[in-house]
Amino acid sequence: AGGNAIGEEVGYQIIGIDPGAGIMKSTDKAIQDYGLSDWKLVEGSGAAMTATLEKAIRNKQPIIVTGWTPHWMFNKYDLKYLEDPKKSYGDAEEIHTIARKGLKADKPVAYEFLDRFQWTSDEMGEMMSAIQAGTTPEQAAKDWADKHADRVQEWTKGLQPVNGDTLKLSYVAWDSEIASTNLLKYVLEHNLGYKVTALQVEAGPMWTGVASGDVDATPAAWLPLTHADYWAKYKDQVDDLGANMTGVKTGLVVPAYMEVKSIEDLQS
Ligand code: PBE
Repeated sequence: AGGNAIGEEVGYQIIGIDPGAGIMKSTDKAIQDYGLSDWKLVEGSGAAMTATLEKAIRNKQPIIVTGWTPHWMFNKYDLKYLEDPKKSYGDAEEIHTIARKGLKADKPVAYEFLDRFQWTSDEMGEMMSAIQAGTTPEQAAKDWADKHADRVQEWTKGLQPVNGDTLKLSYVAWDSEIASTNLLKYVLEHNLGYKVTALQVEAGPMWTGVASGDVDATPAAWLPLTHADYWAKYKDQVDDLGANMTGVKTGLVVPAYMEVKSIEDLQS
């Protein structure tokens, strides 16, 4: 192989996140689809990825990361997605809320709220940026709910609060899901009277927890592509409440100062 100029610059490394994340599978697929056998996808975490990105940008160095929208990194840095003509990262992606079977009958108030819950990428972005700037997720949820009382009202209208029933949510420590889960916890506790545990887990256990019924719900199912494997395995064991956000995206992301435009440009 003749080598690849961008590959040489970044040591043929793509900075990934936790191995259970769907974006890691999509990136393995992209490596195959585009014939990038010289390249290595580096495992880590969402936090390690953004730290590595921050450092590269501070030093004006080239870097390629696995990225997604909504994410605060697009507000903080000038970034771009690499074009993906082969659609390894899919198309119209959505975030769904999934619940355990039986939740509707057992906890109808929580179920109805979770079913109604839907927000926009800009709305989530506001909360994510506050957390990134140092506000705790709990406080950011309260601030967001106070400021957007009309939205909370739409989601909770006519629902009769319960008296301290428990509810268990699971999520992965992806910045987008830290935001959504903390907002749900806040509204379920503050407006609807539940006592909520938000369990931070890996992506696999997040799905199996809901499928087995150990967990009541999660707002972190990226479909149809990102979590396609999990969906194929567990779709008959969960209750899909539909999208809580549409128009989301995943892909390979670079600083805007890099000249590379497309994943195709990474080929040797
Ligand atoms: N993400 C954010 C996740 C879903 C949410 C895109 C990093 C993933 O499974 O890849």
